[in-house]
Amino acid sequence: MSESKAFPEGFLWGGATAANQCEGAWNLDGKGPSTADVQKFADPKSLKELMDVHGLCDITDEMIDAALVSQDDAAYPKRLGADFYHRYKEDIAYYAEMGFKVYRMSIAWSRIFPNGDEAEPNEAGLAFYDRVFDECAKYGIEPLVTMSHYEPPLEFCRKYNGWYSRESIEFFCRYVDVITKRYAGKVKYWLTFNEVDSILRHPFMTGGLIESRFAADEFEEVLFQAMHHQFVASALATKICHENIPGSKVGCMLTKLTFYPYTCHPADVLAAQQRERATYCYGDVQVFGEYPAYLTAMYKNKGFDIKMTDEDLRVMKAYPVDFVSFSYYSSGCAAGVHHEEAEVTAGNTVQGIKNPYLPSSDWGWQMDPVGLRISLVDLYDRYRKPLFIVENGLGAHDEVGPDGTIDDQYRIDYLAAHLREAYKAIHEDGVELMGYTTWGPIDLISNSTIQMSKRYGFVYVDADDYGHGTYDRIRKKSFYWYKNVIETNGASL
Ligand code: BGP
Repeated sequence: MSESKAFPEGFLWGGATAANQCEGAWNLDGKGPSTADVQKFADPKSLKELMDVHGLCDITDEMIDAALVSQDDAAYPKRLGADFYHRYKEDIAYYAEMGFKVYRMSIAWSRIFPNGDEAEPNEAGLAFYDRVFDECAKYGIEPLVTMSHYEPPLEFCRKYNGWYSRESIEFFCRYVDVITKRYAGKVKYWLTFNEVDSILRHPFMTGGLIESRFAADEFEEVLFQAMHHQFVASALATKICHENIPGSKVGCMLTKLTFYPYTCHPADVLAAQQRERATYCYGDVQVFGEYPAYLTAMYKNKGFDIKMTDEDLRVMKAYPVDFVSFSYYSSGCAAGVHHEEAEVTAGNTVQGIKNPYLPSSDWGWQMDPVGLRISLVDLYDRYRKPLFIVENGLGAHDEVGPDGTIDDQYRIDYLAAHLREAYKAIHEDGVELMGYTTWGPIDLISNSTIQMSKRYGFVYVDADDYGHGTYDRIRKKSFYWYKNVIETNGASL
């Protein structure tokens, strides 16, 4: 690309993290435990095993009790994270050195309201994020803050059944009111729920739902009821944020995979369309402010009786989001008829059928830069709202070489290929893209594997899956590459 082919002026380059995966300090300064703090490390072989082992799905009250009395923090890697809580100054300095314009991060709800339902917030938790935002401001880095990223307070889940309870809306809004008032002068860009659709895949982690407490044949309806509460809460959070911070911008956040029909068999095409809708429905609600017909039809056909008041529907319509953000790592195929040779592929805990034209990462996630362009175009055509890629990256095993350097050329190749497609979407397809934040600019705990060794960073963290190591940081080869990309506003790609 030549100089003239730079990204739009003011493009928000940066990186993205989540409190529960990088902060550590899970029980310091008044923080309460969250769902993340009871997720166990293991080395699962399959996705099913992964979800069971980590209690992403099948966690029970007994497992939570055992986790809470356990002193073995290394068995619960999210408790340690990448020690950002103590090293935020150093980490933000790395971001500044790379030239970040934006830093996407999340506030841990349980640092502010340790149990989720208190009347007053925890001042020490609020003060921590003040320090983080001040540090960003020092370098002119704009924070982009996710209000909820996989970490509802544990007590809120156990006492109220998490997002299944109607009270969840009130507790969440209290939290949002507190943080948006407190950080009004410091944070302009916000996201409500990370991968809002994830409650269906991770009922406990995202929704605070302990599956064993519900009748098996009712659980699906429970999930959609909890989802409805999140939709209402997201609309109200948008309203609160706009009121407390005039001029602020609030986005929704979707898990975006591009789905292709496995063949041109009409049943496969239909299956791919249905897989895509399984993402779009969440955007449709948060952008258009109402349930799409296909979701309402699904509720009816399944006999679900989702409790929603007229006021819920009014609120959802009145306070749509300002922009649409999403994560994109890979794509998959869908089939409506059986294909003998079709193999299943992994990816962001969403499975699809393996695409014979695509390579896969070490974790079996298919790598598909063109799929990013397709998703950008589809999302923009559908919503006509500015888009923001808030997660993209390659989880890989990085090795420190004998000379202490880390050559992660594979990460550079992955990111460069995706950025080139994003560029085409902007310039050839007319997509309005606000920015791009890579996932995990500093190594952190992987969400799907609860391991440190699935690394995404430009900066290496010297820690293993068991919390052993110095936690010292080392710049990888990709660090210098991304610095140059930002410096040239993408023209160097
Ligand atoms: C997204 C989550 C992130 C992050 C990322 C990478 O779904 O929003 O929290 O973890 O995926 O996934 P993983 O860590 O499983 O490799």
